Order: sequence, then structure tokens, then C-alpha cells
Amino acid sequence: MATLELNLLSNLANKHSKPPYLRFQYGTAGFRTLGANLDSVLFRVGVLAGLRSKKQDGKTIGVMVTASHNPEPDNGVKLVDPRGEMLEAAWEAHATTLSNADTTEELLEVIANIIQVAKIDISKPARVVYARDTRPSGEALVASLEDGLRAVGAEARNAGVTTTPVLHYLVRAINTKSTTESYGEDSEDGYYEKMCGAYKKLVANRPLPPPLIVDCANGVGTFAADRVKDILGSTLPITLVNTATTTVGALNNASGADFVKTSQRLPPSLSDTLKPGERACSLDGDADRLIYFYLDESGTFKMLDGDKIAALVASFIVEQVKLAGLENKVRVGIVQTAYANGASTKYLSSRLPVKCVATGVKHLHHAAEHYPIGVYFEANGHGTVLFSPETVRTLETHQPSTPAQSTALNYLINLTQLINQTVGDALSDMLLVEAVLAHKSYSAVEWDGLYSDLPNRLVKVVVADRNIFQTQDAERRLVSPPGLQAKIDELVRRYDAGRSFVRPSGTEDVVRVYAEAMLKPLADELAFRVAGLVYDETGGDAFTRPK
Ligand code: G16
Repeated sequence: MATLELNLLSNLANKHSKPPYLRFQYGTAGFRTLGANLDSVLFRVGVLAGLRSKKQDGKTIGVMVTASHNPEPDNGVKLVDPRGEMLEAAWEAHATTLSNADTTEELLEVIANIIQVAKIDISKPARVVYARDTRPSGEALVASLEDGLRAVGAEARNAGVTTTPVLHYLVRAINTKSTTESYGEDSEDGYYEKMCGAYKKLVANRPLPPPLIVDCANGVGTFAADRVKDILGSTLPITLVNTATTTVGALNNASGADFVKTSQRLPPSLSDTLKPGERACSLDGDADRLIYFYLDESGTFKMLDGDKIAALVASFIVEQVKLAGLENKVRVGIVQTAYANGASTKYLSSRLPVKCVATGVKHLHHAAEHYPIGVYFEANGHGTVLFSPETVRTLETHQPSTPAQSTALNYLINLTQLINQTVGDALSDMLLVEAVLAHKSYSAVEWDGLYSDLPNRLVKVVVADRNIFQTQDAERRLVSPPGLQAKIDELVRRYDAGRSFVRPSGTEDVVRVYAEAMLKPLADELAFRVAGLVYDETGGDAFTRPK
């Protein structure tokens, strides 16, 4: 379509009118709320994706329909920019404005305004690739999205039911196809073959590991993990659990990375089968988070979260950089958020530069891009390792002077192939962890021994309006409501190794409270007392529940 066909646009928009009583916001991970409320949002996201593609000269934009770790009735949608990264921040505001236009007339005005403000040449082509997770509301929402794409004349490719990281990969692979920057074959299989091929090279000549149990959260990660299991065969024996993708209510329920991280216990389905010392891991509902865990000799649950993954992986990469003779050319840096366990920050910052940024993959990703090799992980298991284009060139052109240097260099090159450069992927991260464990001959216990976590507790508080909570200093301090931070500081001072912060969630209608202290009962107490302060501040019908 050379121009917008306004009749078609308004007719389709009328089919997807916005419920008058709802307000939407493009937050930490796009739009997220009850799936039943998202019809108009999906239509408009389709329109916006088309406009974004036109703005990017017809490059393919991605749309992922998922609510990831959220409960099954929720759903959500986010846009992916041409290099496979999160949508540019300025366009998040366009997304929010577009989603809140109350009538079709208003919607057309907002669209005209975006075209003008963003200087979009509407005659350019538009291309969009989209996918969804396994949520029951997904199919209807994709149909709404398709209407939006049709309304702006976008050429659309349906990637079907797949994981968030696959969609990010596809966007980059499509946009770099047949160029010198080609990121790989633009198919799901192309992705898994690339990742698994690199893994096989990394672990060649290493002893076969004991089987790994993978909790798939009853979500779309089941399909991805199954594919990886098939391709790797005996190279990495994998047992899949929590694979009930069609059982209503099963998604993320008593399973998955968010459950394990926040409740700090085994998925109940494993309580009779996991043996002490066996390692297992959990994916989340769209397979972009990964948490490992095991039982120690006494049967006590031990968690290896995003912080522990960062510590393991960063130390391996630093070693290989040194062994390759690149110590003076390639620096490694770490990015964390306020949720990083204090013990992990202490461990890492005594070895490497560490930066703390606000929650949200996009913040970590951008900060990690400033390092030649940037290792970023949120404690909740989101993360990846970024190799700057210059680092990749250095690896490709470096002339090793010994066989040992050559081996290390090849490991680093294989890591660039194994690790998803667009966004964290639970499966790619899992293979990364497995490769490092194989190289270090570490069991889960030895990995866990890198440092000891400070006991911690995360709770959520349901409040009438989470927007009154505003933060600064990478979300470590509240600036609003006035006076609340001083009360938190006063409480924290009373706890040995105490630390606590409060921030509004960007994906759920809650305020999150994190606390750590020298002893577990004290971390729990501090978290609940800070939650009490939040409750007192907001009053009314607030309540807390474990998060
Ligand atoms: C999303 C974001 C993550 C963030 C998480 C929780 O994850 O992508 O970066 O850590 O939400 O965010 P909040 O505490 O603001 O709710 P996911 O796995 O749900 O897409």
C-alpha cells in the first residue's frame, strides 16, 4: 500500500474498539494485563509495527504476544526492533498514546500525529514477523494483531507458537539475510542448529555430563527444549518435566523460573524425584529466563539464579580471554540490577567492573553494549552475554601464537555462536552453563561454592495506585511517596547486612519489596516490615503475598 487506506483502517479499527474504562501502558516488557482486555491493544500494535517498519525503511519488525512469567489469564505484547533488540524508547510513548485513543476518530488523529512527529514516509513498505506463546488467549489476540497489520498494508510473516528469544533471533536473521552481517538461517530450526552446533564444538572431548532435568513451566519452552534435546542426543542427556502445554491453568503454575526464584523452593512435581546433587533448571513461560537448582546432601533446596549464572559465565570468559592472549585488548564487564544479591555484587566487583541499572532487559542490554564483552543477568534469570562488533572482529582476526591460545580463541568464537546476541534465551543460556560446567568439571555444588548468597526475600504488595511509587538511583531509592525512603532507611539500619528497596512492577499491578539480611528470618522480617510501611502509606485494601 503506497498510502494508508483510511476507510479500511477505520472499518477494522471499529471491529477492535477500546473498552472506555481501561488505560494501557507500554511498560518494562510491553503491554501486559488480562488477555481478555487486550483486543484493541493488539490491533493497534499491528498498526504501530507497520509504521515502525516503514520508518525503518521496510526492515522487518517483530511482535511477540506473551505475558511470559505472568499467570495464564494474563497476556501481553511487545515490539522488537530490526536488530532483534527491544523497541526504541521514544516509540514506547507512541505505543502508549495509540493504545489509549478512546474512539476510532481519535485513533486516526493519533496515527496521523505519529506519522508527522516521527517523520514516517508512509509510501515505504512495511514488514512484520510475529509469534505467540501457548496462552489460551493468544490465538484470538493474534487475529486482532493481523487486522492491525492488514490495516496498514504490512507484509506479515507468522512464526507461529514459539519462544520470545526465537522471535528476537528471527527478526535479526531476516534483516541481515544475505548481508555480510548475516546472523543465521531465518528459521526456528536454523537457530537451534546454530546454537547446538556451537555447543557440540565447545564440549567436544569433554566427559558426557550426567542428565539434566529441565522444568518447562508447562509453556512454549517445552517445544524448544524438546528440539534441543533431539539435536543434542547423548551429547547432553535431558529429561523434560512440566510439559503440559495444553492443560488449562498449568502455565507457570507451581513450576517455572519465576515460581522457583520467588518461592525459593522446588517445583512440587520434582519433590519426589530430584536426588541430592542432581542439577535441574527451570524456564519461564516464554523461555527467556533460566534458574538452576539442586538439593544438597541434607536435602536442602539450593538455588543457582541469574547472579550465580553471571558469576560462572563471566569467570570462564575472563579465563579464556587471558588464555587467548587478549587480556589487554578485550575487557569484560558485568551489568546487574538492584535485585542482585549483595554477595554476588561483592564477588563480581572484586574481579570486574560492575554496573547497576533499572529492572528491565532493555536497560541491562544497553548498558552491556558499552563493554567489549558485556555479561548481563537479572537475578530472576534473564540475561545474556554481548560481544561488541569490534570484539567479534578481534576474535576473527587475532593470530594466536601457541596451540593453547588457539584453543581458547576457538572457544570464544564458539561462544559468540552459542549465545543469543539479541536477547537472553533460557535454552542458549542453559547450554552456556552446561558448557562452562563441563570445562570446569564443576557439579552444581562446586558452582554454588563460588560465593554464598545473603538470605533474601521478595514480596509484592497490591496497592491502589502503583504509579505513586517513584524511584531513583537504579531503583534503589524511593523519591515518592515523600518520607517513605527515610522510614525504610531507618528500618534497614537495624539489620545486620540489611538492604531493602521498593519499586513499582512494570509487568503486574503491584509494588515489589526486596530485602536481604545476614539471616533468613531477618531478611523475611525486614521484607514484611518494609511491605508494612508500603501498606501504611497506601492504606485501604492493600495486602501482601509471596512473590
Ligand atoms: C519482564 C522483563 C524483565 C523484568 C521482569 C519483572 O520479564 O523483561 O526484565 O525483570 O519483567 O519486571 P517487573 O518487576 O517490573 O514486573 P518477563 O520474563 O515477565 O518478560
